Amino acid sequence: MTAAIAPLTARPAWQALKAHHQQIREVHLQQLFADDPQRGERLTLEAAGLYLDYSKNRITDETVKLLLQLARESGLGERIDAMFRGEKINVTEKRAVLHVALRTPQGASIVVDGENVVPQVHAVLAKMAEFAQRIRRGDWRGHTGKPIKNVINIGIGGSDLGPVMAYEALKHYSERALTFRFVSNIDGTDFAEAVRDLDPGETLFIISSKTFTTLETMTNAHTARDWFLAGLGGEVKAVARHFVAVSTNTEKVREFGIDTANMFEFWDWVGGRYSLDSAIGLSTMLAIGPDNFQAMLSGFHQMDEHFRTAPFEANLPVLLGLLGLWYNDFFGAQTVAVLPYEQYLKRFPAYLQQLTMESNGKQVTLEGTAVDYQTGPIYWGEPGTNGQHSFYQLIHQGTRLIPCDFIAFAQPLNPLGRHHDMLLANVLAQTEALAFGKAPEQVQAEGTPDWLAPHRVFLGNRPSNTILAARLTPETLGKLVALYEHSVFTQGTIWGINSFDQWGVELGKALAQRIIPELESREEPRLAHDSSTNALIRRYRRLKGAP
Ligand code: G6Q
Repeated sequence: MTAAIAPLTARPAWQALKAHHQQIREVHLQQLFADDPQRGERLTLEAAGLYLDYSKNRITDETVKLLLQLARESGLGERIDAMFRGEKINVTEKRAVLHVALRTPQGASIVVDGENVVPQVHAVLAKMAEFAQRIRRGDWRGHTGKPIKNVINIGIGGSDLGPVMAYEALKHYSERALTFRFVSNIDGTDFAEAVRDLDPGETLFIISSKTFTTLETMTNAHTARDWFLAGLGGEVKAVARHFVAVSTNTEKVREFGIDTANMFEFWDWVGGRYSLDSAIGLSTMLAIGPDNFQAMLSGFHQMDEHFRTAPFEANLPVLLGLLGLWYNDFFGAQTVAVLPYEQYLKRFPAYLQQLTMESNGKQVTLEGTAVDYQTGPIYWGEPGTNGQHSFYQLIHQGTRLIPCDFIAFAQPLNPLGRHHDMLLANVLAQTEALAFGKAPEQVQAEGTPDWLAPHRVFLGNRPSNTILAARLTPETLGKLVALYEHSVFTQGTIWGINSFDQWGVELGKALAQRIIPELESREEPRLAHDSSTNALIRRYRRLKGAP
């Protein structure tokens, strides 16, 4: 399929963008806005209820035209179709990439290895919903007859970040009688702090692991089991009422001692970082209920359909992906700041970090040749307005170009006096200040002494997107996540990389397995690492008082 596609830097649109960048790189947003009084209304796009204002980007109509041409020359359309058809586009793991099937309505058909997966998806959703209702209504009793009050999700990476983010994002819609905690780190503190005030008889553990072999998760799961059994007098049969699993690995779930009737399944065609809307979202469903979970899936699906069918020039994820690529590959921007002006989205930047950086942090193409251009940028961010009193200084007056995505909602979930208007005034003011800055003449006209004036100048011309929606709801969250998923896909396609594997996490894991016995050994181990690692191991052993 990709046979006819030229290497990225040899594509005509890439060449044209390079030349175009030379012309436009010094042009100021002030100029662009002065030249076109309609720019702020024209360079906007609305899809599935999300409004994107991309006018404060360092682009002209020509830039957009060339970026869209680049998407076409990169075979984006074919690649989107291939994903939705269930082709094994994750070539290094020989897997289909079908998170979109997780939110496909009943009755549709997506075939993987000769089987329609849509009915399987809905069977698991129905099982999750039934379980969620029993817990939420207090019908599911713990071993000692008490209803479940606490739910602890144990998982890491894709089996943690999505659930945590979604729980925090949708807390407003959650059942407040239930307490939710998330344990991921191998650091014992994570588990200890999560359970310190809980009664095991009222606690449900969800062991979320696609493989059910992940070191951190299995270690925490066994620790949870020990803690639970210690609290309930060692009654092993009590485990069945307090431990459920979300996994693709039935064998390992059984081996751990979880009744496979209480296992919620998903499939190898769901990547970890794309799994929050699979059974990995069980904790989310327990928190917000099946109807709200369904609304979230519907939001995802609306954005999927938009991505699949809208022409590129009116396609929100395509445009967002292309704008990111413009700064990454032509302006040399190294990072993107994601700045939600919504307290409930406080974990959204962390979630996006995995989605974007694990997906597109790749150094070779699908064919295995080294890339000669930059791939995935660094994503980071914090909710506004807190960031304004911290790192925004560097975005406004530092020496680096940092494109920003601002995310805001018109209606507050917790209306309190003037708070929301003040919050929104801030997000708008930030995008304005970044784009237009404050000229030396203006600073001087305010009577600033000459010696101080340079410090108070804002050069401006700092680009941003503003994403505005009516209200943060489960449905809106689904749309927002799908928007970024498909924007990552758009970029990965143009870069010609595999956005769906993560071999880069393997080496450190393997080396840790080798070092664990060296740290634990009662004898002084014979070390064969480099001199730095050897010395650190010896010092650690001394400091911890090893024998
Ligand atoms: C995500 C990655 C990774 C994965 C974790 C947990 O895309 O694959 O973050 O989710 O390593 O894996 P398990 O779910 O198998 O425990």
